Amino acid sequence: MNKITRVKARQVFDSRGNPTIEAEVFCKEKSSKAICPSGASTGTFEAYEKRDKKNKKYLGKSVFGPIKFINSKISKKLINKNVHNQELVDSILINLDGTKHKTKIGANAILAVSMAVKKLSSKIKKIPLYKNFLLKKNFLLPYPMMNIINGGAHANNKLRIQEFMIRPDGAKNFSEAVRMCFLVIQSLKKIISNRGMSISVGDEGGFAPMISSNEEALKLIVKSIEKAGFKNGKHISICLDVAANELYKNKKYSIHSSQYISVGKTINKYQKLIKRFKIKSIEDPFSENDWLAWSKFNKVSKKLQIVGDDLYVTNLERLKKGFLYESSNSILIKLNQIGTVSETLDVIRFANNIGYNTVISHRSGDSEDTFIADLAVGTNSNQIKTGSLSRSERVAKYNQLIRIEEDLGSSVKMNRL
Ligand code: 2PG
Ligand code: MG
Repeated sequence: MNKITRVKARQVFDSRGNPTIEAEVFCKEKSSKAICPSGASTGTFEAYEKRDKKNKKYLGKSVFGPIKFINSKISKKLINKNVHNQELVDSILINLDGTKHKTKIGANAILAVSMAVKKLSSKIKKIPLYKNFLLKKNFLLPYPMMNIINGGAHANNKLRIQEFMIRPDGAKNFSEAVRMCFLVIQSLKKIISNRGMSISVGDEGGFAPMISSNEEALKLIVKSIEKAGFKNGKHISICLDVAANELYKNKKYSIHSSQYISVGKTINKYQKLIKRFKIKSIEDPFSENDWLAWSKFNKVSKKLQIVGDDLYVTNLERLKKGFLYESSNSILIKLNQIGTVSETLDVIRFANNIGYNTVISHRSGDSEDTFIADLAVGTNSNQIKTGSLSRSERVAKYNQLIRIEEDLGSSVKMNRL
């Protein structure tokens, strides 16, 4: 019953309409499926996403090559392996690839299989997925960081910062957290539409109005928080993902306007924004190789959550380097940046040990797969960012967390902040 009997993959589509891989793992008649997500503002050091570059029928984006590999070589290697031995399965996948960034098979193929194995293991154990990770008891719910205005590589407006998010710090339970975000989002929608701007949304479900100034976006959000009856910085906090890789050239940054300025000046401007808009968290404030800028910023920022995404790419070696440099106090976790469930759990364990916050994250190209909702609860991660309350691939994760909260019963609490 515990032995894998077959692995099968197929091409499906993600939320941007691009081809992606769904893997299905079987133990006799029982099976589980998982879909790999895909990023737009990717870090250079992420594991490799393999596509059929030469297949013009899908503009070079199809994934039939990696799928063939899963259906032949991977399936053969995993037959008879214990579905509950995730580390063994993942090490077989890693060794089968044999490259540093999983360029041979592709991290998209490897991850889809790795996640499907984890899901099937919990199905066979007859336990919910969230109970099949690191934590065995005392589960807590993560605070959602909802991306309510989209800019950068996720929208076609001129906003320089990629993600403007809200976090309902005052929420006592997860359903209440979602209700608070719902109220702010509805209020923002009204404000944007009353100003004659479009209420259409970007890749992650946040609004993507045709504005270009960070301040203007932040003012809209503060207003929407107040109109919804909350206090900014108390009940609801503003969080940003700058995705500064995209705004970096020759040691200078164009985060605050189209002009490129030094690290020192960029920090000054950040400090003004933080104070004025009571910002509580900033992800990727500097580029992935600018370790010293990160350390400098971390040193002068009191109480600010500084999250490394493209900096760490869910990679243990990079996280260790960041720890030495004191680059940040938090890490974003994306399974497909590293490529297996086991390696992701290693990174989370290390982050927990050094006292970093772990923020579980979706990708801008995502799917109906809700694996990350369970991952957040099962690894004691205190936050999750998975878009706005719009677009089903985003809402699916929040809905899954509502189910998990119900499953855990009324006494379950929110994680710490
Ligand atoms: C990010 C992510 C998710 P992408 O930068 O944090 O929001 O975007 O998946 O495009 O890398
Ligand atoms: Mg990011």
